[in-house]
Amino acid sequence: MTALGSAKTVKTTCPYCGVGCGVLATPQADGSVAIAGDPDHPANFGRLCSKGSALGETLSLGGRLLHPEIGNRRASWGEALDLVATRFRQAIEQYGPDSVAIYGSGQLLTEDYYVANKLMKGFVGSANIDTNSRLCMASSVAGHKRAFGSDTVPGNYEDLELADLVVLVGSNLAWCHPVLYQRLAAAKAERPDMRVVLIDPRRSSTADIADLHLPLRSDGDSALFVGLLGHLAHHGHVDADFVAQHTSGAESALLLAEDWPLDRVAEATGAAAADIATFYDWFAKTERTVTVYSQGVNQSASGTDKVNAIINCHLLTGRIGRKGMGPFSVTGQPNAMGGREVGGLANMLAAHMDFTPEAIDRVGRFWQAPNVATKPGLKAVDLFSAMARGDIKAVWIMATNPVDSMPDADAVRAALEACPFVVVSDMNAKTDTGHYAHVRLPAAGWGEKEGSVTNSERRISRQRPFLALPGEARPDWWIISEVARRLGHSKAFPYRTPSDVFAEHVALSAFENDGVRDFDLAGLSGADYAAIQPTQWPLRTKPIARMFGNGRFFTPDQKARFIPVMPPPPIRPAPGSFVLNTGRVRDHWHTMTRTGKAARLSAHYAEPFLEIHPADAERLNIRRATLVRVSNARASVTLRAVVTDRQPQGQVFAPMHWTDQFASDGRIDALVAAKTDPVSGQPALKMARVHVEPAGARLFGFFVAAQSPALTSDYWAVAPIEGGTRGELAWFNEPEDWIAWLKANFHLPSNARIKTFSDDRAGRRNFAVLEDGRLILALYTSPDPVIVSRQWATTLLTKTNLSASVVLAGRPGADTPDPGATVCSCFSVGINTITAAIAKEGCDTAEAIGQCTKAGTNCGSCRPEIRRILASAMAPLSQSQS
Ligand SMILES: Nc1nc2c(c(=O)[nH]1)N[C@H]1C(S)=C(S)[C@@H](COP(=O)(O)OP(=O)(O)OC[C@H]3O[C@@H](n4cnc5c(=O)[nH]c(N)nc54)[C@H](O)[C@@H]3O)O[C@H]1N2
Ligand SMILES: Nc1nc2c(c(=O)[nH]1)N[C@H]1C(S)=C(S)[C@@H](COP(=O)(O)OP(=O)(O)OC[C@H]3O[C@@H](n4cnc5c(=O)[nH]c(N)nc54)[C@H](O)[C@@H]3O)O[C@H]1N2
Ligand code: SF4
Ligand SMILES: [Mo]
Repeated sequence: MTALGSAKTVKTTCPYCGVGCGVLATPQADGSVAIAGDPDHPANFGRLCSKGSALGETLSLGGRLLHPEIGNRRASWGEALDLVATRFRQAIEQYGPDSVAIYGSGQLLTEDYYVANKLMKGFVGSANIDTNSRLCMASSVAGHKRAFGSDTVPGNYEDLELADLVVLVGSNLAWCHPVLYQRLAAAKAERPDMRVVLIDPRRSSTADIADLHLPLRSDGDSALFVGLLGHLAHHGHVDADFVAQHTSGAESALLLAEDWPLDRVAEATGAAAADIATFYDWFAKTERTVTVYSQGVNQSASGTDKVNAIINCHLLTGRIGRKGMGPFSVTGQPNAMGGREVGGLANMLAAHMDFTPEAIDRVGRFWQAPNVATKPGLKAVDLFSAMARGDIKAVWIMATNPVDSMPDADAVRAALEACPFVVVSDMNAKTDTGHYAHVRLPAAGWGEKEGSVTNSERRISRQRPFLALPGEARPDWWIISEVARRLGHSKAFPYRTPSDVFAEHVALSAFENDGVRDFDLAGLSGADYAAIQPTQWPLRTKPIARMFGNGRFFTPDQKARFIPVMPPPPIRPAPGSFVLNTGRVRDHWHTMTRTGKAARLSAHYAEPFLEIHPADAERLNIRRATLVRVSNARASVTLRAVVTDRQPQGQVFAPMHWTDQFASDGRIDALVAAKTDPVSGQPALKMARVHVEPAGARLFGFFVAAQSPALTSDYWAVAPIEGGTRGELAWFNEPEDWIAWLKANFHLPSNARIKTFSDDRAGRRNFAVLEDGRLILALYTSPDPVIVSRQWATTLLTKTNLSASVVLAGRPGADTPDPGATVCSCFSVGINTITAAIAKEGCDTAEAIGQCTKAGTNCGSCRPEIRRILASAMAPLSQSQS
């Protein structure tokens, strides 16, 4: 990577989560980039989480796609673009516009997204453009539109700080929106009366801040909130004026709610009646209540109903559009919100307009497009089914990895194999999706491209470049415009800069608007693109921080709508099977194409895992740290067992992150059925049915190697470390010839001398290869999971004057204490260092631990874990005192 111009600090926005933190990026003389939080950005005021702070470590060009490829050969841009345009044109001519499709992403910038949407809906004449936001925000969008008549998030981040009660539903805020979580934690520390309730089947890290945790069954949310609606009505906690003047449909919603008294809610959800009563009481009596919800709500076959069940409670109490209150759907991706603005979902047209005759006419006139799509296109799951049937002749996938992130992921793989022409635009040369592409286009990435993004609180921020475009990589808006021109639409795609695109996007939002559409950027007309400061929409004359404060909604009668919700039965584990819950870990982002490059971020969790309750593990004879096979009729994956009572019985949890690039068998979405919400089309990604059993590994291994290996063991998972790669291995049968196996799997010098240690009684065998005192390979094997300090072993590659005997012994010398598993990734502080600070230095608060070890003093993302370690270390002490 090369810095742009002279090294100076550039104000940009984090490319990860929807909090949308401002970042200061400063290229350094040595080629690295210093990253800091932007103190002036209203999302983070200078804070960054572990992923944001490690951004500088993800910018190397290793693994990047740096020139177009046709098949597996390098091609010129001209050749590749011509081919894409030709194949799309042929398909359109022969089979009609609906035979082609774009599958995009909330990680495209608004400018990229706008151009892609305009090309498909305006000029190809098909609405077959959908996005990974279908897997993410679709239920919230649908719920908003049902209730408000528009896809509007009413509140802002400050409301979380101003609230007296914050209810977190299906949100692991501590790990997934860490800076917003930190703002909440800071507000709570300042006002200890403030309460937080967590509604989540498992005790996630977010439970750390919760005064009450309701571990309900999967999909118990509708029952819980319908019950709450009934409770509020029954006990007179109703804002009757608001309901009468500004809402419709309360009666039918309340009628259904009458059927859900407390005991029925408790029976259905599995949560304790007393805890539910406490929650209802707090909600009823706390005017300033914000309900934050995320994927535990959206990713469900009843996700849209869950959203409306929540919104109904805010409408009944009139708690919306005012300080410190409101329903608040937090967006996942950096530009999930921007994608919704441009109309990136197949069922929206553009600029928050639907497929109504007036809007189709209006958008057609604005774009001067003769051929505007007149009906919604295929939603993601239906799109890939149509592809599998042969109905999609050409597809273009941008900035997303559906082979890993779509439900029924093996069927998605098969659909791509069946598709006659697949184009993938990505930053990386090797992804599980790119593998199936006929044409791979090198996209510019964060730091290289420029544009804008919109965060969860409707705030538009600029992403600005500080690195030169590497190789032949180009920004997505440019690539799409070039194809559009080749399809004969030069006049409509004249853009020379993202600023040209943004100006048109602003103009469309304001076109014939007059306040009838929520999305309006008129105030940005003629703005100096380079200088745009983070700003919220709607922005006609000045930004509106909270929507609906005036009681006016975007429905025909301007009233918000109650939606009657009939709760579905929550999902109970069936005998002999488990409910598979899925989600995220703190330091990885999705399919790991960027965070998987950073050693620091890969230390927190270095392999795919399955969390399972101790009683379930015992019943199935699953021992800690062994491998389990998780399977159903669709597929099977192999994961490390993490036995923990944070998981409820009958349910298991696995992260969504691991792909074929990082593990032998970790693609969790291969197990998930493509069942969708009937209103939003969003798949139920968090409640697959699976069987769990010991994988039956006979031998385990752990290695660190200077070169990345090509592994053939029955199980493997790799992660980057400083100077090389670390990996976990397992075999069902021990390799017959170890030396041959090592040579076949690892890059060893031809004259390598492989040193061996064997303990035949214990069945352990260790191997070391060194060259001039530096480690090339260390491999430890054992019939039980290998007990070697990973923290120690992963530093070996940086050491000089190493001796084979130290490596083979597999333990640090007495003078080097083992820091244990990484907790704080900013300063690489391990759990043993933290417990030692508690036991030996008498640190009894997270702050004291920070002073003593530096853990938790940079981004703060690990503070929930530090407090948890502290609590368990102090527990015996306080018990013995009482
Ligand atoms: N570290 C990190 N942060 C991220 C991302 C990342 O990849 N890594 N991705 C970003 C993106 S795109 C998104 S969408 C967000 C997602 O952010 P979140 O939605 O907060 O994250 P998840 O881990 O997907 O799921 C949240 C919780 O839903 C719970 N859950 C499962 N089923 C149910 C249910 O039926 N009801 C309830 N109430 N809860 C349930 C799970 O146990 C889990 O703890 O994170 C964003 N931030
Ligand atoms: N089981 C289960 N499955 C899930 C979820 C879950 O909770 N559970 N969550 C779902 C959700 S909410 C989401 S958002 C999805 C996320 O899933 P994906 O969107 O599939 O995951 P990413 O790894 O973010 O994929 C982004 C790709 O775009 C590339 N890229 C990055 N920047 C750019 C760019 O500027 N241009 C281009 N062209 N490419 C770029 C990256 O290298 C990467 O390959 O997963 C969904 N799948
Ligand atoms: S919370 Fe972390 S990942 Fe999210 S935008 Fe801020 S720094 Fe980036
Ligand atoms: Mo997402």
